[in-house]
Amino acid sequence: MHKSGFVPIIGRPNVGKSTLINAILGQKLCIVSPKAQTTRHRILGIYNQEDAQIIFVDSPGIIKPKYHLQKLMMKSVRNALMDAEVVLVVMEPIAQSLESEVFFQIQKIKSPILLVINKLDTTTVEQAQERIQSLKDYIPYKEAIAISALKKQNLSELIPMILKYLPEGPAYYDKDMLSDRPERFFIAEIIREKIFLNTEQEIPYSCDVSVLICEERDNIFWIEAEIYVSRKNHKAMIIGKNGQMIKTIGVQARPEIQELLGKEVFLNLYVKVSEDWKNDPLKLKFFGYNEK
Ligand SMILES: Nc1nc2c(ncn2[C@@H]2O[C@H](COP(=O)(O)OP(=O)(O)OP(=O)(O)O)[C@@H](O)[C@H]2O)c(=O)[nH]1
Ligand SMILES: [Mg+2]
Repeated sequence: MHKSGFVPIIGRPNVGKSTLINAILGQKLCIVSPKAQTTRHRILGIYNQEDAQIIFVDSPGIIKPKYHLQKLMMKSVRNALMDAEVVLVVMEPIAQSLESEVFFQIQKIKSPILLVINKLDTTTVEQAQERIQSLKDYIPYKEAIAISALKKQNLSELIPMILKYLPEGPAYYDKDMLSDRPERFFIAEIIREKIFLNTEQEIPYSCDVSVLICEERDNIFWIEAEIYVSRKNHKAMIIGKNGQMIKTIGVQARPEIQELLGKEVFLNLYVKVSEDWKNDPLKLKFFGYNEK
């Protein structure tokens, strides 16, 4: 018997959803940062074994949206939940503010919910157990598990737990596929991650990245990407004093892009100002955020 299905991973920003997908896949697929709202798109992470295919769906952290980009981000969470066979709701070991948004969003879920308490490495097993009990009133979960995505604790128990609730079905994707997204998408994401890791306050949220050119020339991948910022003064900050910031972003992104493509990479970054792109439906479409 072969089992398969879509398993969205949802929760507040920063709980470790993307870290969990990477840990399960044993490969860095989704970008991760200590800042909230790192993930902006729905990304499939395909886990394959001989008798099963679990299609994990990484999604943006659940928030109350303020601008159009965030509205589309929340739409992508709802879309992810629509075709779910099993849903993983990831929570921190200690109660956080604004968790009610998560409780609200999961009300409509009809598929089985598994509660995952992440960051077990920061707490005791007893506290995690207490947390599992206290969430009973808010999350109608079938089963719960405490894990550490970062330290890869208890991950081997998570897969069999999911498989218990996954229906019989064929593989939806080739078994050697890891994701549904093209290389260009991941190149832009790697660059965006470096922006998140190196800039502060509103700067990461002012930026998005678009890959203009990605082609092989004389055995080298030639990549040109544009970093869009929503304010003129942010451009200067992304470039940095004597170009130091943009250089750091490039230096950190290049080896990861090389690993992704398996080839030497020449990376050229440009910075462009696009006023208020986060509220402009056309520009959001350009960056790959769908209205659907
Ligand atoms: N200590 C500890 N930190 C973790 C663990 N899992 C993730 N983190 C850290 O938590 C931060 C957020 O991780 P992400 O994977 O980006 O979280 P996310 O839920 O995808 O966040 P958004 O995309 O913003 O919704 C990063 O600094 C991770 O290193 C864990 O098990 N233990
Ligand atoms: Mg994420």
